[in-house]
Amino acid sequence: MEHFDTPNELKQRLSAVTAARFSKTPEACTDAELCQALLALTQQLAAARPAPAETKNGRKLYYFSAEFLMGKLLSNNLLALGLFEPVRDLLKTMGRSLADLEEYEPEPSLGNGGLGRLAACFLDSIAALGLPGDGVGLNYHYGLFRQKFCENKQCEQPDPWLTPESWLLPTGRRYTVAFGGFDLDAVLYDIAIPGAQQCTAGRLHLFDVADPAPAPAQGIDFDKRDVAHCLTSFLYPDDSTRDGQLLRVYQQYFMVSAGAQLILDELAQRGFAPETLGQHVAIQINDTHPSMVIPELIRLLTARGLPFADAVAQVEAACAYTNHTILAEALETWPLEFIGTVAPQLVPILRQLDALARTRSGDARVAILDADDRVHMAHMDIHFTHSTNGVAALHTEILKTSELKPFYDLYPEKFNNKTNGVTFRRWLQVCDPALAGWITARIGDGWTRDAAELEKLLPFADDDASLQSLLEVKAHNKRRLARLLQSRQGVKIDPDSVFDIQVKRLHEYKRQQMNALWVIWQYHEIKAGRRPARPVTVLFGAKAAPAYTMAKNIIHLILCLQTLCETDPDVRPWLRVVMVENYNVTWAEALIPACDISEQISLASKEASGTSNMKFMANGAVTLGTMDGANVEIAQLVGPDNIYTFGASSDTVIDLYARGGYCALDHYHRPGVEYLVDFLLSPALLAIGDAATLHALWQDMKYKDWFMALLDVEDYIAAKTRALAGYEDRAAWAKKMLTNIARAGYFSADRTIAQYNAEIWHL
Ligand code: 26V
Repeated sequence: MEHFDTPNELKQRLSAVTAARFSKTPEACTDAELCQALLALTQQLAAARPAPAETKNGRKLYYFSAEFLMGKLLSNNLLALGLFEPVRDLLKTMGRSLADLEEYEPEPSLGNGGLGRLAACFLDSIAALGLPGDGVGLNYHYGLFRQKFCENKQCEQPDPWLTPESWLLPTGRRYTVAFGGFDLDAVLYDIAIPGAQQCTAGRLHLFDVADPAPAPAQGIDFDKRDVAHCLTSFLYPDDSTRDGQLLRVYQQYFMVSAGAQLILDELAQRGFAPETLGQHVAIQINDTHPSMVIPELIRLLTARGLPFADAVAQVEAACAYTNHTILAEALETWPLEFIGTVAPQLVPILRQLDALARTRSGDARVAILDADDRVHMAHMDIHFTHSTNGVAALHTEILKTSELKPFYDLYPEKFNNKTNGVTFRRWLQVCDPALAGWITARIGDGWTRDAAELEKLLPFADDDASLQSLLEVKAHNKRRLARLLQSRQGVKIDPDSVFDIQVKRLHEYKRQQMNALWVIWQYHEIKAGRRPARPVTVLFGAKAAPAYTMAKNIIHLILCLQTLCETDPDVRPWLRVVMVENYNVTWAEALIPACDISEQISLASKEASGTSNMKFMANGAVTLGTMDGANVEIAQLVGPDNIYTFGASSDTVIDLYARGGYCALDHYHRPGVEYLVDFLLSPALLAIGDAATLHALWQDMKYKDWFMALLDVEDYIAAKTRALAGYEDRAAWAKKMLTNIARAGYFSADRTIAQYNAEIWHL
């Protein structure tokens, strides 16, 4: 850990930076300048750290991911450097606060949601465990779009996160990537990832084009055919057109070709021959976006003289694949013709791999190339890696028994589960210092190194004073969120109301629309004179993919309900709906510590794991959820008294899909449901919203409802009613909070990464 003998020494280092940059003392700097100076100082210290020592067997890990949703780095890295408290205290003596300065740090949003944030948590844990391993990805100039609400609808604006203060370190390294018809240089930048409790740092390697396009004049549109300049412009370019899809393939090949060259370079530098790749390299393929690393490495190894079969064996020994979803529409397949355009050199290899796979199994369902010559990326991954893992126990079971069953029958030994985890450094220590202090005051700080120690809190479930002060911590965090909402969005919320929070990507399977139906139910109850025991504030945060109409329609509904409740004097004192604009990691860090009820209401079987459920739990929120993803494991850990579950089981849902047995209209025609759905077309709502949008949504809910919100909505209302009643017994609720925190240790990403290492990477 970085060590400054005295606070004075820290102050001197900071003064040197502010003097050099701004010719000022730290005291004379504005918050923005002080933020820049601290970023620069932290970056210097992180970058100066060496990589972890090579392990005895000489294996090194490369975590390939198209997304790394890092969030702001200042506080997190101060913590890893052992400087979080010294800097906070120093700033305090200057009458400044770290939280105020942090407002000026741009947030790198190089990810869409759970998958990208998981990759960021994993890098943090890999570094904290001192494992030799780096991330490999792309340096998008615009991260996920910035969301604005205009006339109760989502508008997208570009997110230019790159500034001179960004954490990117030029490395001077570059590789040439050969595309069909032209070559492009991949320039390597690094972000240093200091490991907590270590003196070492890992690296996030981000590749960029040498001559990136300037900012788009307007909106988030750009020329998708100008690959040489636009390849790294945007995270997930809109792929509703052929050009957009092709650009995705260009991005993927650029990332893996440069990454594969880097791996082979480092292998040689470490003194190992290419034919020992499988022994000395571990590659984790995060979903199918980096899957072309398999044929690319085979190509590079054969070019170095390895026979094809040996190259395949080495790659299979090095690579492992993580599956993050069972949604059919999210499982990537590319027309072989696309690969022929982007990377024609891979086409013969893909054909050979397909032929090889067909010798292992005659089952057409496990082929790599289908009858339409589409490449099934996940199929290639399973055949030609040594490990396929799901991300929660239920998810892995579903992969084995239904979604990927033919593969499981073929390769049972390859399948394994790695239940996701989150870094408690960012998601508890940094974002919830009040709770972190409350925990440490009771069980010491061992939990910051080993989250399993949180179990030591369990005996405090019978300590009234501790329970009382736990409630005060939550109240403090709720007031903090209320202040933030007031300053960022001009909305004033009541910290004494129940904070019921659903924050995650907007997707029909996550069923924000079912939560909206609850709002409609509660609205009617209040109108009928049946008020809740205490006011409820329902908070939403969600971005919809720009081309995903139904998701945008649901955002419209939520924003209309927000206006409806705000402007009705009967309702507003009892029910508020607040949708935060531009939900991102920074918002999450304020929302999660303030949450009372954590909404995890996906249709059972559809949410592979979820990770916000873990963050909420660790911050003392009680889950209201379906038995889906990691909710199942949360329920097992906390027991039925400390979670509110409801809804159809995954078995029931899988069976309904299998036999086409779900009919939305049947469920609509129930007295408790029909009026909720029809409210979408009520004069009250039509006076606020857009008739065509509300009508489209109404029609979809009534006649389609592909994710079965109407199947579960009554059970959901009943469960939420139980949860809100439970909240009123404050002592009993505090026990639930405490039990959730105490049992959350299992969901530390340090545990997950230790398992990846013990069972897959063997570093
Ligand atoms: C991707 C797409 C792309 C096309 C349109 C529809 C669609 C729907 C879902 C996805 C998800 C891609 C994979 C993903 O982000 N999975 C998430 O991974 C998290 C980390 O493992 C996990 O916690 C979430 O449950 C899972 O949804």
